[in-house]
Order: sequence, then C-alpha cells, then structure tokens
Amino acid sequence: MALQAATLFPSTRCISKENKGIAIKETSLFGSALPAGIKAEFSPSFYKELRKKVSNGAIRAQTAATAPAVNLASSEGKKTLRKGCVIITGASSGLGLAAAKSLAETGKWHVIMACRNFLKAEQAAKSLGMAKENYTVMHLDLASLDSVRQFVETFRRSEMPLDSLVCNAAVYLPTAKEPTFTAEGFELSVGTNHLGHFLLARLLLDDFKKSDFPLKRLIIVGSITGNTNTLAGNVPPKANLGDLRGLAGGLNGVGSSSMIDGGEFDGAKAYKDSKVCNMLTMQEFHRRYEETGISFASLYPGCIAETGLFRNHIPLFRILFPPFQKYITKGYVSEKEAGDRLAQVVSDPSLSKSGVYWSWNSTSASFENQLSKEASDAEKARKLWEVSEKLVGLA
Ligand code: LMG
Ligand code: NDP
Ligand code: PMR
Repeated sequence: MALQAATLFPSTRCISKENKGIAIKETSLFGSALPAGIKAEFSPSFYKELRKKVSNGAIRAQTAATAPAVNLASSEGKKTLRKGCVIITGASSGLGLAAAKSLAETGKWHVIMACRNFLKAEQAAKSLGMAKENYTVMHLDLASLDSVRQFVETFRRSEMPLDSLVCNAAVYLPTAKEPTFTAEGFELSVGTNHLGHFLLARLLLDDFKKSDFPLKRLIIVGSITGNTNTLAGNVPPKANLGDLRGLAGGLNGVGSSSMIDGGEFDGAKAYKDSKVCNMLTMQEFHRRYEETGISFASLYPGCIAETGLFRNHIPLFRILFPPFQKYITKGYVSEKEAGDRLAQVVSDPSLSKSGVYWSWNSTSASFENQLSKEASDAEKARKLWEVSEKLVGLA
C-alpha cells in the first residue's frame, strides 16, 4: 500500500565544492526516497489503508473487546483507552530501530517510523519481527526541508494523533575532506541532524496541542561527544559553535563557511557541533513551551559502537572501536539496551521531567546528567533558535 509513496529516486543531493556540480548520492540499492523538490503524491487508497490500520490497530478506536493498551488518567482526569502514537526519525537502523521495536512490542505504542529509505525501514521492521499493526513507515528525508514539510502534511492526513516525537536520525561524516550539502545547501551533518529536526519539531508542535494523551514528549537525541565536560568530549576535534557566524551565513560553504563557528570544514566537528545544537534546542523548547504540558528531553544512550553511524569511518576504526569501548572505556552499550533506554525516555512515567539530559550509569539506572558549559548556555540557545528559524523559513 504505502509503497505507492516510494520512488526509486535518491534522497540527497550532494553538491561537491570541488566540482560545483550536482552529484547524486544513492542511499541504498533500493533507495526509495523522494528527490528534493518533487512532492509525493499519495493516492486516496494510501490514506484509506492508513485509516484502516489506525482504527483496527486501536489507535483512535480502541474497542472494549480488545485488551486496553493503556489505561492512564489524562490531564483532565478522564480515562484514555488508546495506544500512544510516537514518531521516531531514522528508525531504519541502530538506536531508532531498537527503540521502535522496544516500544512496539509493549503493545502500548504505535510507532511511525519516519525514514528516508522506505524499503529499508520496512525490511528492518519485518526482520525484527515487529507486528504490522504496531508500526507505520512514512517517508522523511531530513536533508530536504520540502520533504520535512511533506512529511508533516502526510502525517496530518493520516489523522493519527501525535503523543511523542523522537528526533533521532543523524549522519556522521568523519572522513569527508570536503563538505556535502542538503537540498537547501546547508552542510549535511548540521543540516540533517539539527536544521531538519528543528523544522520538523516546530511544525509538529501544533499537532501535539491536539493530543489528549497523558504523556506528551519531545525527545532530541544528544551525545557525550558534544559535551566538553567529559573525556569523550575532549577527544579532538572538540565541539564549539563559536559565535554562530557560519550558521548565520547559511552554512553553504560558498559565500560563507560550512561550519557553525565559521572555521574550516571538519566532518567530525560538524557532527559534534550538531549534537550541541540538539541539546541546546531541547532546552530552548523547554524554556519557550513548558506550559504546553509537553515534556522536552535529551539523552546520551551510551556508546552504541556497532551502529550504522560509523559506516563512513575507516575500516580499522570500525574494528577497534567496539572492543575499545567494551574493555577500555566501558562505555559500550548494545543496540537493544540503548533502544530500551530511549523507549524509557518516551514512556516511563518517572522520566517525565522537562528540560533534562538523561544518561545511565553502569548499573543501567537513569540519572539527570550535567551538560557542558556551551551545551547549557541559554544565550547561545536563544541565538541558535533565532538563526535556525530564519534558515528553515519560519521567521
Ligand atoms: C579524529 O581523530 C579523526 O581525525 C577525525 O576524522 C574523526 O574521526 C575524529 O572524534 C572523531 O577523530 C581523533 C584521534 C584523536 O583519535 C584516533 O585517531 C584514535 C582512534 C582510536 C579509536 C579506537 C582506539 C582503539 C585503541 C586500541 C584498543 C584495542 C582494543 C582491544 C581490546 C584490548 C584489551 C586489552 O585521538 C587523539 O588525539 C588521542 C588523544 C585523545 C586524548 C583525549 C584526551 C582528552 C583530555 C581530557 C583531559 C582528561 C585527561 C584524563 C586522562 C585520562 C586518560 C585515559
Ligand atoms: P544509525 O546510522 O544506525 O542510524 C541513523 C538513522 O538516521 C538511520 O536510520 C538513517 O537512515 C537515518 N538518517 C540519516 N540521514 C537521514 C535523513 N537525511 N533523513 C532521514 N533519516 C536519516 O546511527 P545510530 O543509531 O547510532 O544513531 C542514532 C542517534 O543516536 C543519532 O542521533 C546519534 O547522534 C545518536 N548517538 C549515537 C551514539 C552511538 O554510539 N552510536 C552515541 C550517542 C548518540 P538510513 O538507515 O537510511 O541510513
Ligand atoms: Mg570516544 C570514557 C570514554 C569515552 C566514551 C564514553 C566515548 C564515547 N569515547 C571515550 C573516550 C575516547 N574516545 C578516547 C580516550 C579516545 C581516544 C583514543 C576516543 C576516540 C574516539 C574516536 C576517534 N571516540 C570516538 C571517535 C569517533 O569517531 C566517535 C565520534 O566522535 O563520533 C562523533 C567516538 C565516540 N566516542 C564515544 C562515543 C559515544 C562516540 C560516538 C558517537 C557519538 O557521539 O554519537
């Protein structure tokens, strides 16, 4: 059904600075993403199928005959007998996929897997044995703001409620010598990890407001490597947003720098900078929208040393990194464990505090962690918010 939404076009335009040409980057053999600028035309049967799934899947119409998935008192004190609906970006692999599985198998959540590669996501869900009624794959390419807007439209037409949003997808380009760019011309790591999510979360705030679910959460995945108050955050190159001059200039690498601080391109630094943006954005959401009843949180799930995040790193790193984390730093965590941690931040009533950066200790108990000076700088968060609004066309 929803495969009608898929095309065999690649999802990301990579504009190489060297040749100034447009190189098309295929994301997979079966890449099913839509190219930037081309609107997805969903057929009426796509939405009909979705609605059927929603009602049969007890998202909107949990019948008495079905065992109630959740039975929680809503903010108004009435009983809500329906599943929660959570959107997870980048749920086709790693942490996002593991969290999707963890939430889906509780029977209390319907997971919208918001992914750039439709077939990969479907296959991943199937291979983990996720029951069809517990998830829906929807196309989202965060490297295209058109795609982000299209996703929001598709989601709204599905008439599913929005109870939780997890901004999880990310790219890490540690070996890139030259920057590559999103459809709108932003450096790819910050464009995808921060700007795409920033627009998505801002647009979906309205949808949160319509939800009567007792737990409403917006979670943005952060990381230890963006926090310079840790050993991991001190491994060079270190995150540093400077005065945001490169971001304000559009990160396009032509008229201005491709790096937030205005410096020379460095893929590892761009990723760490993007994680600082993620953690600052969560706190700024908290400051601006605390009264909405939505809880805003970030987390460091542990070092999940075998995920696709390291696909672009040199082979030697990919071999040595897992044992290094397991036996030397002891920071290693499996995809399953990390997925359970993220699922906890989505659904555990005891983790409902807003404005928190969650971490776990060696016995896997969660705690409120301290962010670095830069990652908790309120003035920088405000400035980042304002510059980002301009870049994504919200101001
Ligand atoms: C850059 O290199 C790359 O250039 C860039 O492309 C990108 O990848 C970036 O951060 C990502 O890294 C960073 C370089 C910096 O790191 C390396 O090249 C090392 C990679 C090593 C990865 C795994 C190593 C595995 C080691 C072997 C283990 C084998 C395991 C088998 C198990 C055996 C069991 C017995 O690296 C450095 O520059 C190194 C220096 C970094 C030190 C950081 C220091 C921070 C200082 C903070 C103060 C705190 C001091 C406390 C000291 C505590 C000491 C532990
Ligand atoms: P993976 O590479 O396994 O997962 C990243 C996901 O993001 C994939 O599903 C990928 O899709 C998706 N994605 C990438 N680009 C886009 C895009 N343009 N549009 C939509 N989706 C996209 O890595 P991880 O699971 O490790 O990473 C998940 C999160 O965890 C990230 O935010 C990362 O920063 C964070 N994190 C990871 C740590 C680790 O040790 N691995 C540690 C701390 C934080 P596709 O499958 O199509 O490639
Ligand atoms: Mg790190 C306690 C030590 C610790 C932890 C928890 C991490 C997590 N790392 C630690 C230490 C070190 N790392 C040390 C001492 C070194 C130098 C040998 C080191 C190196 C290193 C490299 C080269 N580490 C890395 C890289 C990467 O390319 C990864 C990265 O920076 O991605 C941005 C990475 C990571 N180390 C981590 C974590 C969680 C990562 C990866 C992902 C992320 O932050 O999202």
